[in-house]
Amino acid sequence: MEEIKTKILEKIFQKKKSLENISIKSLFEANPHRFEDFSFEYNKVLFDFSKNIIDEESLNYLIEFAEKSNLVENINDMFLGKKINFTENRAVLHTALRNLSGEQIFVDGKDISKDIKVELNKALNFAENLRNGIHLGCTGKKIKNVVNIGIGGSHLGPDMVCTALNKYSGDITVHFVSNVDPFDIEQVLKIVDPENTVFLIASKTFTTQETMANANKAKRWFLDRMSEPDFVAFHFAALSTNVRACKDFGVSESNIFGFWDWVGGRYSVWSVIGLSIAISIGSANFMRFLKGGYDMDMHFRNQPLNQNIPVLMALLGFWYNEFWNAETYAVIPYDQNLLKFSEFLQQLDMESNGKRINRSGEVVKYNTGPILWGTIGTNSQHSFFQLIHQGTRFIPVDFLACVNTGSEDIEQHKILLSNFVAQTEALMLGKSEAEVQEELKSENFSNDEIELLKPHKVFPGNKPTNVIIYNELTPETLGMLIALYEHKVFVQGVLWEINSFDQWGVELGKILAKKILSELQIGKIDNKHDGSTKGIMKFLFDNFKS
Ligand code: G6Q
Repeated sequence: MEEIKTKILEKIFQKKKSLENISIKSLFEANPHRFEDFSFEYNKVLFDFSKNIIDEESLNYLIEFAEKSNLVENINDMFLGKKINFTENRAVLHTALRNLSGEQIFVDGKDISKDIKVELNKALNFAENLRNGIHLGCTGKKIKNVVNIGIGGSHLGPDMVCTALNKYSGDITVHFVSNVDPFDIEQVLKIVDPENTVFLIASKTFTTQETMANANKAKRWFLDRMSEPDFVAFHFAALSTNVRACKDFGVSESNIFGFWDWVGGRYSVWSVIGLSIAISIGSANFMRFLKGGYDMDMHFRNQPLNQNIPVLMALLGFWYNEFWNAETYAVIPYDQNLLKFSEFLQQLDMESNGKRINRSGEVVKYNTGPILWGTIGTNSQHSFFQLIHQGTRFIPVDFLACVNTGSEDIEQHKILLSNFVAQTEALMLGKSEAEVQEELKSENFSNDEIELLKPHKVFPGNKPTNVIIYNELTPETLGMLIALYEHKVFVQGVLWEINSFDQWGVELGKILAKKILSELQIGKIDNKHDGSTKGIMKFLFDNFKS
């Protein structure tokens, strides 16, 4: 790392030391405008960073570090299509998929904006034709079910978005199959009718073992019931960069929707991989979703670093990860519609920044991507919040909440929101020994009982939280939220000097199982395996039902 950056890190480290014994509560007491100083409203969304262990000086140092990491240049390189995914020699242009400005974007000297438009329009037409009953099943029935078969980046985004925007869905039910566990697809095949079902095979490579196993199973199931192979053309579509393999599978050319190697799997929800979303919520709403992502791109590209929401979130995460030993962070939406949001972010963040080698090919000497976890509130309060409040780990939390859900039961929704507000406050304030003492006394506990209970009832507090509140979970809002986290992850990758856009660990997984599978198929264990692996395989053989 360059000397100048090391010097800034040293300044940040000293600053961290001076903040160790200062509570967030006292920072509020010292500055009556702290909320105004550390919060932003953007497109009617409130981003409140004020409940963090941070002051102006520490934030300025962090921004200085981002500047010296050439963050602005890195942002421009990404948007302009420079091959920043250098280990795969690829540009990173998911932002081009939602670029509604009409701006030309070049990859290898070719303007890609026209191709994007062509594939997008083809996919949206297909979606509308299904929704309007123009594209019918092979026996003339209106399509009622769509099954998206894909895994990882070809599954998590579409599944999360369809769940989140369910209130916009039409009368086609979208099902998702991802796991190679046959139980997953069998559950879906049990409830759909081949005459009114369309399968979307979503796979960038069209070679992924799990997806191809499920796609072939779906095809067999379909042909067993519909007999004529030509009928596959009515009921199967493919979303892929590998057109040849889609054709070999039997998908007709008109049902193949393409994208490009510069769209990473976990960033592909904006591409034709999002076709299931367009079928569910309609093409106009899909465009609104793209617009939300585009708006956040504009903010990210144009705002100065100290007013740039993804940059600030990234810097706070960097601060806790590097200087406060936070190994994990939790994302807790107080919004049932965001049930799958944390799971989606888990891949986005951990696959992107779960790296140990820097851009110069050296092993890094610091922590990179944190462990991201979480689920919706209030459910999380009744499971793992105990550990956040009183455990030994330091866990920053992002809280998300929706003001107007569309539910008519506003009073019950207020119960949800009051829990959300109360948790962020309690995590910051905690409960002191004196308060516990007072409380127990007022409940008539004896002195001995008070002494016994007191330490267990103290909450240290001072747990940092970010708060994001949106008025309504519209397609635009969701698009904006996803793009926000994408850019946060990008910024952190720049600060850590890693490539956030490859995933060799995933590639390894794709290869490893193949050898074991061939041994399981022929019933012969390679003696070169270690004792445990051989023992496990023998146990499987001995217990397989023939
Ligand atoms: C995402 C990863 C990975 C990928 C899946 C599916 O960034 O590369 O999750 O999306 O392995 O790959 P295919 O789309 O090629 O089937």
